[in-house]
Amino acid sequence: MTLPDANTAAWTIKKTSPVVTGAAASAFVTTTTNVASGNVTGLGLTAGSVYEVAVFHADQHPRESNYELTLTGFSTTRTDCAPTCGDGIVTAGEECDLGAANNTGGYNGCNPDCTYGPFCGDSVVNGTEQCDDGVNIGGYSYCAPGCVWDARCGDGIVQKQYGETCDLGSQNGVTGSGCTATCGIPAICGDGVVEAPETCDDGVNDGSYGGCTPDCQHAPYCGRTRCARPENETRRRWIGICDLISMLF
Ligand SMILES: [Ca+2]
Ligand SMILES: [Ca+2]
Ligand SMILES: [Ca+2]
Ligand SMILES: [Ca+2]
Repeated sequence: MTLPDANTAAWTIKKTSPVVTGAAASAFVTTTTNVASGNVTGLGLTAGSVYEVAVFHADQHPRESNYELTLTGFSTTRTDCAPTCGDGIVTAGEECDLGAANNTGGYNGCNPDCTYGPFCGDSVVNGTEQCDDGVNIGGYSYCAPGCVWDARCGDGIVQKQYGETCDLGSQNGVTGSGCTATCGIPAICGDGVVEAPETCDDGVNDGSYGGCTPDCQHAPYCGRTRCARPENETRRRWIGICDLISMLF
């Protein structure tokens, strides 16, 4: 630091302790008063440290106080702020950084290139996960937190609140298992109740005209409109009435 002629000013220099990078300067701890003009040395600055230095002067010129203060010796080398994978500090461009020795990947770990290793939420089933849809907030047939299945058809547990009437796990949908792939009791052809995929089930299912076939489909009937037979009508009489209705429509 070079100070102007002392005839025009009386100089006082104050200096802080070295400033830690990113922190505010501490209070001034060193005060040097009545510094002579010219090149100032002996401030006790350490190369590589950062200080805050304040220069005060008392104007001794009768009309004006123009002066020039010259600061020299600064480093002009640009600093490199690029991230360093392996330094244990997560910076821009890095997903993680556990240090070079620990960036070895693995479940819930950090890869050598500072990207995440497999984890619950990466939309890939890995590790001991049962599922991973990337969201994992649960719900019927969805993946729950911790990457485990929430209630679903196929877990071997009958959850009636979700409409299941059976659940035989891997046996769901297997012929003769007694449980469908959607966790429902299979339709019984011949029980007199029409259940999907049946289109007809009158409990007789003998394939007679206007009745139901043995595989619970409609037997042949006349007309474009199928009529539901009231209980008080005989089948033969009702078929005649139905045919008449069909022809009218
Ligand atoms: Ca880093
Ligand atoms: Ca996963
Ligand atoms: Ca279930
Ligand atoms: Ca049936």
